[in-house]
Amino acid sequence: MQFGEVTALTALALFVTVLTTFLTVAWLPPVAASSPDAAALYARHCASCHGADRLGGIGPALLPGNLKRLRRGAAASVIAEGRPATQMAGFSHVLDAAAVDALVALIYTPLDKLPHFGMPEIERTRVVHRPLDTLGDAPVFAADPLSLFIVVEQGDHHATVLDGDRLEPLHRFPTRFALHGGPKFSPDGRFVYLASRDGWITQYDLYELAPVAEIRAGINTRNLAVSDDGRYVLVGNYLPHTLTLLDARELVPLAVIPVRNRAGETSRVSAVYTAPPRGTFVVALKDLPEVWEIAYRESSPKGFAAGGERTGGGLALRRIELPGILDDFFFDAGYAHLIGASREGFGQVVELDSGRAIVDIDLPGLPHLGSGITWEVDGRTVLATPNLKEGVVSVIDTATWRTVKRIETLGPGFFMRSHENSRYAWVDVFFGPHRDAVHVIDKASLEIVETLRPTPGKTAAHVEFTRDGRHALLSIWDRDGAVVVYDAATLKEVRRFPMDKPSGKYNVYNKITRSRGTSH
Ligand code: DHE
Repeated sequence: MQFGEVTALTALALFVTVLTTFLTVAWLPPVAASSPDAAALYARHCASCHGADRLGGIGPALLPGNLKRLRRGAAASVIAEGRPATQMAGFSHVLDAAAVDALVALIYTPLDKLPHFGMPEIERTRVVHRPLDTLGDAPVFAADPLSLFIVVEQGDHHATVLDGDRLEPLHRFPTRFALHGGPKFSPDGRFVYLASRDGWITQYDLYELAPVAEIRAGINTRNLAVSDDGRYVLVGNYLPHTLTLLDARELVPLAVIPVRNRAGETSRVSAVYTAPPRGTFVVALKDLPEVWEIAYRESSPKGFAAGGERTGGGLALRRIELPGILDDFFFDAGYAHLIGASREGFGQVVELDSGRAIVDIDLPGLPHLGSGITWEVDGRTVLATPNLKEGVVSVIDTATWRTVKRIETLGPGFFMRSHENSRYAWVDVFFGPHRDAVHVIDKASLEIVETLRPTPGKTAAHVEFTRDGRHALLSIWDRDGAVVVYDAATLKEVRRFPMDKPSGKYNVYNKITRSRGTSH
């Protein structure tokens, strides 16, 4: 079946479900204002789309972890008024304020016990839209496929494919609800893999501009990583406490890997990353003082014990046991070291070969290391990272691990970017009264040389450079938003495209060549 037919059938099924829900609610007696029974209300109005168990269905999962980005007040107005441009209808004509509040309280209540979501449940969700052997060899458009960008639009859950040479959108497609984390690419850049907070993984073909396959790999997912040989996708989950290993070709599930220490205590996964020179996945654990390394090549790198532990799927597993829990990672250019942020408010450098924490570094607040970048200054390589709690960018010498400079900014920032061909690094001011500002830092002097306000009053965030580094693309993070293109040398606006709450944007070439100015 073609994707178009699937979409048509899905649309028909959704229409029938919404119509049935509407007819059902239209016939129901209005709910009494006194002591609403939340479970009964949920079963009557929500279960058909969001699942009787709240784990999601055609609508997203309604669990506290999955709803973290939605404030309770906003959840109440979605229940009452619906969500524009989605299948979520408003229920204010049948639910009074007390009933809405009861439902809000219910969906923000954790489940009594962790649901089981193993191989059979995951396998059942898999959809193949276009088998790989039916795909053509060449792109269906004239643009250079390595110059493309994927722009995630959070507003109506779409993504735009943008030609980075001509600087114009090529195609727009619907995504799963609430994508998060960086999309990751196959080594040749042809396929992009997208993860949603609800655990849906999509393999999308950038040549035919169509999805290949989808699977739900978790209930509350953090992100995914793709092995640099293009064989595996590893998905890290908060719920359940697992990693899901997929074959990167059409997302066939290979193994569900329980995340637990030797004593049997389980942990959420903060994030998964690929360390190409080592041929490993590196896994950050949220609740245990361990970092995991999982080898996907035949010969494991240093640090793996011969005949050691294996995960489901037969990959070698190494546990790096640490003094404390590390959130959020960064790797140095050669993947010899991992830099993590400790809960105690400092950074820690872990040497991957020996598995030892070798030095603590000065990284107070909540550094957003996942967004860190490196560059050369005066013959040394520095790492720069924004901070989610303080208005500061820390610049650290990666030879001595000493702080070279703390650059004061107008507020805490989320994302930082540069490019090998640019003299500047860009950092946003994501939080606070100056969230419409973006700082441009001179990489040699480490001074802010310009502060741009592309749309006063609206959050400006997340920059990504074109393949040649000549242009920087920035998001106006708003339902009535835009992607703004700057000349990366003159810092003048070149053009802007209206978009629906654009968040991250990802250039194929910069990602597959692991440009030092962007996240990996
Ligand atoms: Fe993210 C990436 C964690 C909140 C947008 N975010 C990441 C990554 C991690 C992470 C570990 C790296 C994954 C990768 O490279 O694949 N994010 C977290 C959190 O722990 C946090 C603070 C709380 C949470 O609810 O998860 C969080 N993140 C947010 C947001 O509120 C943002 C701004 C909006 C949203 O989508 O929810 C947000 N995070 C992003 C984006 C990326 C990301 C756009 C990809 C950045 C990139 O360029 O690679």
